[in-house]
Amino acid sequence: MQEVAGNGLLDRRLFLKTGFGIGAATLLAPVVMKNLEAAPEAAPVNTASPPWMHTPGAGYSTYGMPSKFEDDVVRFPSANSAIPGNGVSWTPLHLLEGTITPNGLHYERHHNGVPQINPSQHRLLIHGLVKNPSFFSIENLLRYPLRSRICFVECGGNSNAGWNKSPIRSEAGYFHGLVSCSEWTGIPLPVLLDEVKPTKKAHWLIAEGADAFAMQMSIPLEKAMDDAMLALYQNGERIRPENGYPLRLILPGWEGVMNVKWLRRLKLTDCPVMARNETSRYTELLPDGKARMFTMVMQAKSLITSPSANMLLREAGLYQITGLAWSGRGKITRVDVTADGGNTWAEAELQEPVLSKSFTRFRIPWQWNGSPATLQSRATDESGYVQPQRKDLVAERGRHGFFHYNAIVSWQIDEFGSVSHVYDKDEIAESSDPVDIDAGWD
Ligand SMILES: Nc1nc2c(c(=O)[nH]1)N[C@H]1C(S)=C(S)[C@@H](COP(=O)(O)O)O[C@H]1N2
Ligand SMILES: [Mo]
Repeated sequence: MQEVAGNGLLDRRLFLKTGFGIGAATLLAPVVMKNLEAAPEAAPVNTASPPWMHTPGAGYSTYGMPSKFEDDVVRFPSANSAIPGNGVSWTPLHLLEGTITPNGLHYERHHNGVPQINPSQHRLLIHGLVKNPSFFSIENLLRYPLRSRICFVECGGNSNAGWNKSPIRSEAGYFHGLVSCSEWTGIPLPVLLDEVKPTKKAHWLIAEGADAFAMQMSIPLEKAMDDAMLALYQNGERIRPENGYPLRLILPGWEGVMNVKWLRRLKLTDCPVMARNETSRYTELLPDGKARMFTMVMQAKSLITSPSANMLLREAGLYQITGLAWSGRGKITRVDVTADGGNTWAEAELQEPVLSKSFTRFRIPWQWNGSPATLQSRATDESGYVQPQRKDLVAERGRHGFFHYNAIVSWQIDEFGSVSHVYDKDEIAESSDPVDIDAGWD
């Protein structure tokens, strides 16, 4: 097996071949350290039938749940905030596979809790600079021809612990998991805008949620007419209350905060409303003294989910490095992986389907020789944008960053096989003006 880059990275096509002895016998998998005690001993070969073959199994259920042996695959909720219902819960990206996030594990971000909305009492009002202001009931909306699309939703504050002066110790998902990917089904927003007929002066939509926060965000009309959607379904079932039941705005590739949940109102205006989340938050001072605002698009990002922080490689040998890449500008065109901290890189395999503004799964085989290694992944998207090194991101954005952290992530494997999150030495030097992110989820 020929190395294609330093420190044991192998050709991505290795896993696509058959008959080369790449099977369970040769391939190793890291274990989550927390589960080490529960990790199975090499089970003795048992020719007798297992106990669950001796009596009939459980009966039917109205709504299926995961196996009880998977009860560690859960979201990680933030500590209680002084503001009721303000906080987040992270998706366990490091414990999931494929590209679709199960509904019960979609990350959550609420400013004031989850409203329990009775759909028969919910209305969407579209008004303002329009010729035909209209109310729509959920029943009405469900009669429109529906469309589905897969896309990620990512909080602009995702991964913000990356701005900290020292690396956070959390598992990959509990650091980067304010992003999830679902198939959303609903009505393309241009269909309804066509009915209400915006006037020539209309350039923005103010979207308002029916939660106790009465969240408001300004959406450029251009985006609304491009690929915005009023979603009613999430992965085939009605949207979960946490994610906006019964109606949410989906703006593919744009920061989570603009994807207003529990949507009750769209007001067409000539200018943005300058709400809290586009002024006091989501406005960031740059090193040159200017501030950036309306940073809507989520830039390309990637992350190795296995092996990742707080996992253990129990022995040297052949491993499958895998992770996720996504970009708010379109498709991921390439993911490169390094096993020697960035000295040499090899191109990973992108698993089909590679969809625009969606999670893309990448994989590459790696022969770990048992000595220390640093793994990183670097995404490139179809606009040509390349995911930045942490030191370059810090240099560009300064030390007042809170949002849009998308730097390359480093996982270091020590000689015992334990994996931890690290910064490069020159990154630490760049961070000498320490800023630590405290609780604040925007
Ligand atoms: N009405 C309303 N919409 C909202 C929010 C909210 O608190 N209220 N939070 C926003 C933020 S900051 C994010 S990141 C996403 C989170 O969506 P999710 O909880 O479905 O993951 O919803 C956005 N839409
Ligand atoms: Mo967010």
